[in-house]
Amino acid sequence: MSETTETIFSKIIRREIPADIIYEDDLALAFRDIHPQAPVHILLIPKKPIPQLADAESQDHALLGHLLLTAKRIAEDAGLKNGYRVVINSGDDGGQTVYHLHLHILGGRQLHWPPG
Ligand code: DGP
Repeated sequence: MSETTETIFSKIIRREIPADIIYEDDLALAFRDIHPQAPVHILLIPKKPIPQLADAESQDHALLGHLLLTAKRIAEDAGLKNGYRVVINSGDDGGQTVYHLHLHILGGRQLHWPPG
């Protein structure tokens, strides 16, 4: 794993800066994105500070599965009956800006493809 660095998301986990938190369990936290790209734009993060998907290891197998199933549950709870998109940006070319692994859950409008 690349060197773990403190990010703004670590501060959100510790409640040191405010966020609109909508879900929490032992392993994960979800909150609304500060710059929403759709009517519903939620970020779901592991509490373990994995910097990016490229740093995930085989020992993270269950955690990654938990995140996907939790994303499904959050989308259901957000009322996204007509569909939604789950996105992970990894690394510079992936457009990642915060180096704490996160899933974007986007919905509430027709999303386009390719994303650009
Ligand atoms: P990415 O580009 O995949 O690394 O996405 C990072 C997202 O994090 C971006 O959509 C904006 C969001 N974000 C950055 N800082 C904050 C913050 O302080 N609070 C919240 N709620 N979202 C943030």
